[in-house]
Amino acid sequence: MHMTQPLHMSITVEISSSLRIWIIDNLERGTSPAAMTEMLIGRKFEPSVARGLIGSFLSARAAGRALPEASVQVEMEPPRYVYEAARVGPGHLIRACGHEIRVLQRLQKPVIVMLQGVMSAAECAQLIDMARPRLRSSTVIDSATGANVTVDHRRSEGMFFRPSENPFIAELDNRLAAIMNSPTRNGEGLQVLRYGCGGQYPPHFDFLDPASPLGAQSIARSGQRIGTLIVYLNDVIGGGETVFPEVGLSVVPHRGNGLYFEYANSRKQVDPRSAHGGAPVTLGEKWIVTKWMRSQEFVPAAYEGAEGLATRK
Ligand code: PD2
Ligand code: ZN
Repeated sequence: MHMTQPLHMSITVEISSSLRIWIIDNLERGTSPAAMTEMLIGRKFEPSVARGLIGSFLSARAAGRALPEASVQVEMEPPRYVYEAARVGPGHLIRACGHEIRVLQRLQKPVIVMLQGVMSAAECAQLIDMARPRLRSSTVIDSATGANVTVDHRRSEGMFFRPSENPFIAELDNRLAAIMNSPTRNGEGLQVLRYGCGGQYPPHFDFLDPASPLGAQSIARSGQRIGTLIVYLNDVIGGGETVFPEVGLSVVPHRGNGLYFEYANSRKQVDPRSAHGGAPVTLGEKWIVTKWMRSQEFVPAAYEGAEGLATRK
């Protein structure tokens, strides 16, 4: 999904004469705005209404304007994303289908886990060999028209495997789902991407946009995307890091290593801090395989599994 700022909504808050007197009285007695806000929250005011209400009196007073009378416009903050326990297991090792995968680093907000030894060098080479003849110029869905359009066709190419389409792919589907602590049937088909020199993936979200028709239809069939596991299939000579601009994190690709991150919780919220992108490859090429996990069994539509669901800004 393309990057959007969280929606801010402004509402009108009625001010009773007793509330007005209480605010003015406390301001004159030198009560701190933070304490007044807390008192209002204690009286069941929405936190952003309480902050906006007190703020409107403070800013009017500071500017020498008349204090608000009967009502005031207040900006409502969007509800904060609630972080839950990471779906990947705790500890230094993750055991998945007979493989021991080493945990290198973890971040909690957003949940990001760096993994070592998700795939062997031979498996990376085999996957590249299987994907190469099926690569097509990468496309994304234009949010304005709904059409598939080509992104920079010289610099990034991709293909999808059907879930469990052969024993090798089935083994990878099972292993990656086990690492993600989700049923294999909830996983989308593996996508292999190849970036040439200059190739990049602008920052975006992997979760689906419930406000777009295609996103809503896909969520209705298979649930929201809840997490991503990228495995780097080669050592990139220059650039090609996966970056998380909201947290200032940059992950260097190493063959066989995995990058897991999640962005949806049981409250159906999605995490705006999970924005991520692929930095330009400055030397050589970059190959990755991506597993996207759904909250329910993945039921593809005709276009899914063929083109993917990333949406261009
Ligand atoms: O190639 C990457 O590092 C990258 C960056 C952002 C991959 C994806 N997103 C993805 O596969 O979703
Ligand atoms: Zn992505």
